[in-house]
Amino acid sequence: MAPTLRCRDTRLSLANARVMGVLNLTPDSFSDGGRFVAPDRLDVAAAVAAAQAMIDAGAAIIDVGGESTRPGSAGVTVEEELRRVIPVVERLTAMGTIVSVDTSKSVVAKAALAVGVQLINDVRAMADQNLLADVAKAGAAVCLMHMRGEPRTMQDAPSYGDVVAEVRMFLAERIQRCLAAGLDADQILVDPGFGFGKTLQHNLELLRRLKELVSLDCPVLVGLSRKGMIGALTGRAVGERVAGSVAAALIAVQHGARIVRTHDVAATVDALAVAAAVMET
Ligand code: HH2
Repeated sequence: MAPTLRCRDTRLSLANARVMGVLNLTPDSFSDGGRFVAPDRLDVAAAVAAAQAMIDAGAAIIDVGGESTRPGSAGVTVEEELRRVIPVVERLTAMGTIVSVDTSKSVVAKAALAVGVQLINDVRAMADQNLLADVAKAGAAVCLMHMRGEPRTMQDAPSYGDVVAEVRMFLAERIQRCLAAGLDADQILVDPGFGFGKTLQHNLELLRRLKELVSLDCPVLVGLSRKGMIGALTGRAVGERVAGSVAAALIAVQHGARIVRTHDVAATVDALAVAAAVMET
């Protein structure tokens, strides 16, 4: 059966790989911080327009984030994250968009679920049982991402025996936790967490052996867009990593990823359309 993501009353076919567009409502995200948010400003209309542009370009899901998790970041308060995220997701869900909120805070997730958000994208993979209980109660979906450590220090010499085996074991355990809480497998996405407590070699190994995560039987999401690994491989600054990011996304899809999280929706959608046509024949 073709893979599907079920989130509340929506079913998104993943027969062909889909694109998740990134909407960061932060002053400090590594590649797009400060577009819509400053300490005394939140430009809701501009954020909604940016989301609409990504939908028009073919994004199936909009992932809204109110906290940067870039290496070295310190985090934000619940109040500040709510101030940034809720007014925008409220507008987006009212438009009929599939909205994901990138948060690890149960208070933020609860408020987002109350205004109709369908997916909680948690870089801490439901470490918080209250968060998981709220998601299950709402019938929403989750993205479980692997991270070693915390953003502030995660890039200080991360080390693994076998990175793929360790990430796989972690995700398998968190899938079980979600199933025990009442979610079904088609409500759970898994993500190796490129750049989250990983060296370039770890990231490459995860990409090369992505099929080992596909065998967990939950759709795999990847976030490679503009990341440091693309910069390291191409020598390019953050704003010039589209081609490298699209190349990495294509490889991930060829290795079984079903959702690609990206800042550059149009370029990624085009690349995936070509890949889908070739892979079908
Ligand atoms: N990467 C980032 C944030 N959230 N979520 C998932 N599931 N997978 C990822 O790879 C992922 C993620 C980091 O990227 P970005 O949101 O652009 O930056 P920042 O954390 O600085 O806001």
